[in-house]
Amino acid sequence: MAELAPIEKIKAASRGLRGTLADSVADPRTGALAEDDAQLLRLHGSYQQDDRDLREERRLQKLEPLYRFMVRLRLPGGVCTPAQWLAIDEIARRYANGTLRLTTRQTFQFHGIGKGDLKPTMAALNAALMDTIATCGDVNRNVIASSAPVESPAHAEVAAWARRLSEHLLPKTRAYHEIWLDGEKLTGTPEVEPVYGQSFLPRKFKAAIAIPPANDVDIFAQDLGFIAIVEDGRLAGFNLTLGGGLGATHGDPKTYPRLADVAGFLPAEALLAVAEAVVTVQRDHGDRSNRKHARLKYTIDDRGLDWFVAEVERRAGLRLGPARPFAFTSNGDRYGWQRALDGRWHRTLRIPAGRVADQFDRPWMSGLREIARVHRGDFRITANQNAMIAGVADADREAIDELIARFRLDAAEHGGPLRRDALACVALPTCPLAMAEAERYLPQLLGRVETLLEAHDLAGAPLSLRITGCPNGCARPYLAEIGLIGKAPGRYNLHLGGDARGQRLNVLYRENVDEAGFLAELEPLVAAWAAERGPDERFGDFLWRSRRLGTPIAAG
Ligand code: SRM
Ligand code: SF4
Repeated sequence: MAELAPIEKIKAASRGLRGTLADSVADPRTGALAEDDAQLLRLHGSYQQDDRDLREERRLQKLEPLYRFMVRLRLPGGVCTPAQWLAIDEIARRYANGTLRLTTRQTFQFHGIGKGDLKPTMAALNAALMDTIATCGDVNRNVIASSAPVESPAHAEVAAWARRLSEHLLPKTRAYHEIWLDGEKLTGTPEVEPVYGQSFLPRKFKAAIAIPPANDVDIFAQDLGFIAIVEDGRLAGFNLTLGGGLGATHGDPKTYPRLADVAGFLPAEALLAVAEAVVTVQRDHGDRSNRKHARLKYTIDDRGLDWFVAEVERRAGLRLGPARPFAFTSNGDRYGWQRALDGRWHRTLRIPAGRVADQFDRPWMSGLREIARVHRGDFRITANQNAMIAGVADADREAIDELIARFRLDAAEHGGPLRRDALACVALPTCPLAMAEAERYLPQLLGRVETLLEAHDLAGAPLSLRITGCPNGCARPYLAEIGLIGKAPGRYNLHLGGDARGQRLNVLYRENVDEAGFLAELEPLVAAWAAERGPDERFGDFLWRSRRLGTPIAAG
């Protein structure tokens, strides 16, 4: 048998994710954690990082790297209350770098927290009824769900299922409470983990629920997905999707982005049993020796979808029915006020790259804080890194609009579809895996592509562009019409040909090009799109139809 990956031994020996984490956190001699504890920390929802902008300077000064921690919240379906928003805002200003980062999995990240501030951060979150359990590491991560509030009776049900699924797949260990919240210390054997076992999963695991026609969660990028089937206005059940995942490694063809398969239909009440069965099949059969081959998508490709589904059915004690028809129309967010079935209003604010900060002409952190002080509904973070103000009564809309205008919170909405839909991962300076800029480069990049579009009278044409600093795919760039994937400082792989519904992978078009290089590649294609496109034909669709890309890989 192949040797286990080193992290497997760390997890198994950790006594329910405790390791020596408490001692490591308390050790005043270094800003870092002991190596094994830094790995375990992830399953508690935090990553040890260092500021890469300062790395070289500190090395020359013979100082240890400036260790700081990223902390990621668990927020099923992306929903939080105004009181929680205020608590999050306060934590960001008191313990982190004064900004908030809305992620592609509908939650908040703090960056720049010092080791000594980790415990106060967790305690403050706990006081606001939030936690960070299992948002990172080899477990089921934050469960995401279509963010639109009650647009049909199924929406409220789906939000409830997202919460239930998240709770159901939480680890049972009390280590989190013990280490961060001064809970009672374990004296005997660690808690039994009925779903995970003592070694948890071979790799990260991601679940989502989508409600057609919105595919705002990019369901085909998830290990496990449920597509809500609404018939006669009620939730009839879900189509199950399996084996999506986007991470890849440059130059290693054994790693690849993969769209999930639609495996069949299940009644709503079977959701937890089926989810648990999927997780345990992956737990028992996922690759624990090679982490680059450990995601569910590889288990399915190695053993076959039929085998996998039969094993899930056996464990869940049911047979899936034939998948029911569904149709997605978009994987982006909708802007402007929308009215929900309950008569209340919601409005999505465009937050480029999900960064909420007070910048000189965009005091968004302050603006959202002021909104949270008066808002009586809730907030929803979308899987496209935006913030939605939801559940607004008719009478309250004017006050919210006034605050939006006063703090220029609508400033990014006016930029046209390219600006409104673009996604960028965090990348530098915090992400240790970044090979190139993403979030910080996004404004310049959008300006360049806009100039190109304007030159061909395409300024208002919808176009999805996503950029990441490496091939791990955190902003789901493999699904965009234009995907830029970091290769080296200032250099990217250019991928082309995703669709607007999250159902088609793009393909590598040019490797390792700089800005001038990818703009030069795009120029003739955009010119041809302008000249030859059909009515409302999107760029990605045009590239395939005009045979500029080859054979598409599509889902659904
Ligand atoms: Fe991600 C690792 C940021 C969504 C695929 N991701 C990381 C780390 C933690 C880097 C690390 O391992 O040290 C990044 C932290 C950067 C920082 O400084 O904050 C990071 N990922 C993010 C976020 C914040 C991107 C964003 O700009 O919003 C997203 C946080 C989601 C959340 O709230 O949980 C984020 N990551 C994703 C997604 C999209 C999704 O989940 O829908 C993907 C692609 C889907 C998938 O998982 O296949 C994704 N992240 C990865 C991978 C590649 C996994 C693989 O199978 O190979 C890594 C690296 C790894 O796991 O080894 C990674
Ligand atoms: Fe970091 Fe790569 Fe993810 Fe971007 S895609 S946040 S660079 S791991």
